[in-house]
Amino acid sequence: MNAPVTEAGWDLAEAAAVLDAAATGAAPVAQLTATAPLGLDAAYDVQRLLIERRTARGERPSGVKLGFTSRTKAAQMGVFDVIFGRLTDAMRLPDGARISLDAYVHPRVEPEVAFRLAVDVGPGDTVDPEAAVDAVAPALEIIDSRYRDFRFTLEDVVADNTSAAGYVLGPWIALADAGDLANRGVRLEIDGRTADTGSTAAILGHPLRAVHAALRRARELGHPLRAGDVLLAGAATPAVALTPGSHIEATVTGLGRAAFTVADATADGATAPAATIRNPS
Ligand code: OOG
Ligand code: MG
Repeated sequence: MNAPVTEAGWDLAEAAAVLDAAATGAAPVAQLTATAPLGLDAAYDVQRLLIERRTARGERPSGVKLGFTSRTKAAQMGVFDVIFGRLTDAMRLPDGARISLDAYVHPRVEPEVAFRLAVDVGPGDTVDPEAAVDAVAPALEIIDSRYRDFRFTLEDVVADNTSAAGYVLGPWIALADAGDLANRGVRLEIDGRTADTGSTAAILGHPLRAVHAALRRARELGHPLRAGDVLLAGAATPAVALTPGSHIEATVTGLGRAAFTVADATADGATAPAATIRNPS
């Protein structure tokens, strides 16, 4: 496909290549918007081209995520618009995984609520958001901005696929059995100590609103969704930097937990699956 060039002179495919190299090489780059204005539509084009590079390497789309759906997260990063990103199977880490930080630039973790799509939703399809998901799970998201110092504008973070880097899902619970999700406690534990607490009410007022927002954005962007796709609703608490040797656990009241362990910096070979799954070449 021809590389689209914007009015500000952006070669969008080139911008995607720069961000992709930053992710695969775990080496940060300057914010795109430090050079020239990008624009939100162009930023979503870069995001799409970035994911096309991943799928060309064999990764498969596995769902979508929202960011800045809570005031706390928006305030932490200084970006106050809800953002949409794309997940691939290479970002998925098994519950209880032991991961290496080698594959990341400056990774952070945040507790999340995940929903599972029940039906295929093509870009032209209109579906009832409540009927479109059939299960919910506690989750952890690893975010890793490819920009230096983890700083960005709205357009930068959208182009960088909303800092998406990894996710862990706890057990799925049928939505019908999960009860009212409006105000559930969300807790992030690091090495058995509470690092952050929040409520699902902080996610757009109700976490199911994230399903509405994700479906709407996917439609606007012409992004097809499939039954089984994961939808991360966005964190209700600020993200916390990952450090070697730590054990990370997210708990959502009534839903259970999701967890992973970060390998020791010195423990050579005790790493992966993150490093190996994440960047298949
Ligand atoms: C952007 C991703 C935000 C969330 O849950 O709000 C996000 C970032 O903070 O780097 O995933
Ligand atoms: Mg998140």
